Amino acid sequence: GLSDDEWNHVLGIWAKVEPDLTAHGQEVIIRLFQLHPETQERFAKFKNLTTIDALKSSEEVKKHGTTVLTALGRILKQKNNHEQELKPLAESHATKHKIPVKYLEFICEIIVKVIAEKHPSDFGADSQAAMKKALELFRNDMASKYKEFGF
Ligand code: 89R
Repeated sequence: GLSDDEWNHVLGIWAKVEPDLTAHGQEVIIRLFQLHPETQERFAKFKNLTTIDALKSSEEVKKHGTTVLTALGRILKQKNNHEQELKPLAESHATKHKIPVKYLEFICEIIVKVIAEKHPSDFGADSQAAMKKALELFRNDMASKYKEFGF
């Protein structure tokens, strides 16, 4: 798990992300699709967005980015006690959307990069290390729930 100090870093930087969750979420989703085009194919609703301009001007992408980061924020705020929040998410992503753990790794890496770019003076080495650790914990717990759901 994370120490109190590490959770303070995680929730401290998240408090800087939250006022502009939509811009962060949009950037994360667009970058995920650009770096890993196979991830975009998982979304029926984004199949028509074939150019970077179309992605950037899509209200649906903004909305989805906000949904994803809102869910992640809720999980982070539970610190380690995220079972209740994590279970339905793991269930839908394992059994309905069938999203491999590898893709979760992709998005977690991108989330750290986007925060680092948008908050260079608030996201120092200690905060980055703490956020990476929290996201690793999230991924590991998603992966073990996936197994429970037979995925
Ligand atoms: C795909 C990661 C993640 C990844 C999808 C992916 C969308 C929160 C991928 C629709 C797909 C496809 C859908 C359905 C979806 O369904 O539980 O409207 N995700 C829905 O047809 C993540 C992460 C989080 C997260 C949510 C929430 C919903 C949702 C909430 C809606 C409710 C539901 C990890 C950061 C594959 C591209 C917190 C990725 F590759 F990044 F791992 N989702 N999603 N997602 Fe997804």
